Amino acid sequence: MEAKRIAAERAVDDVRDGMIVGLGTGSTAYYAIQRLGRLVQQGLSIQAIATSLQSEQLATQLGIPLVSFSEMTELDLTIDGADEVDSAFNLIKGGGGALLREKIVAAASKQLTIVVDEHKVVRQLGKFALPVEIVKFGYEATIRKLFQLGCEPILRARDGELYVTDNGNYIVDCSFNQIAAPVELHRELNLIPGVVDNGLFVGMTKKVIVGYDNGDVQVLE
Ligand code: ABF
Repeated sequence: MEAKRIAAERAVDDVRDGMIVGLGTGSTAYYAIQRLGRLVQQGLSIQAIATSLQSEQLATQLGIPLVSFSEMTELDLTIDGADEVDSAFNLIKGGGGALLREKIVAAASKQLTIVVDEHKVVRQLGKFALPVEIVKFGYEATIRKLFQLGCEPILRARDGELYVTDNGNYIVDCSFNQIAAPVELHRELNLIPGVVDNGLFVGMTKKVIVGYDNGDVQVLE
């Protein structure tokens, strides 16, 4: 937990007065939102867009002013976690189920800073099952198509119920084991009818902050 906190808090150093900030989701992004909340209470003037209902609720509790896409065109900086990061800064995201909003917010941001602990840094993506968000209609057919891409697809469930995203869709966790060509796989997945988006984030970040269990932090750019 300490490694996540150190990385997330460091990312907040880049936030300046007047910025529109994207708030990530998950236990690492949580620490960034907490620090932003403290800074807002001390007078920092920012506006924010959250990548999940959970982060939106946290921001509201902390008094961070929220805006919507109807009120702005571009975010200055988004700080978010990831499930895996490779050396080319390709990411797997979506373990927390918020990949679609995370990708929409990241794509509208001038800068995306990814905050992770050292255990998320990998040589090749794929050990972590890739989350794919699919619409409910025809989900059995969509899952068959995912299987044909060479993965083991598992429809996500929590507490005996199918997991439903903030957008009303299902998530399929696809175990590929190794993802040798993330760009191509990203394209293939999103061409399947029924797939809304997938958790591969390619070419979206230029800054990754890694927290270590021994308390060190490394900023990779
Ligand atoms: C979000 O939260 C994700 O895209 C990723 O799935 C997850 C990481 O979770 P945590 O920070 O709790 O390990 O950022």
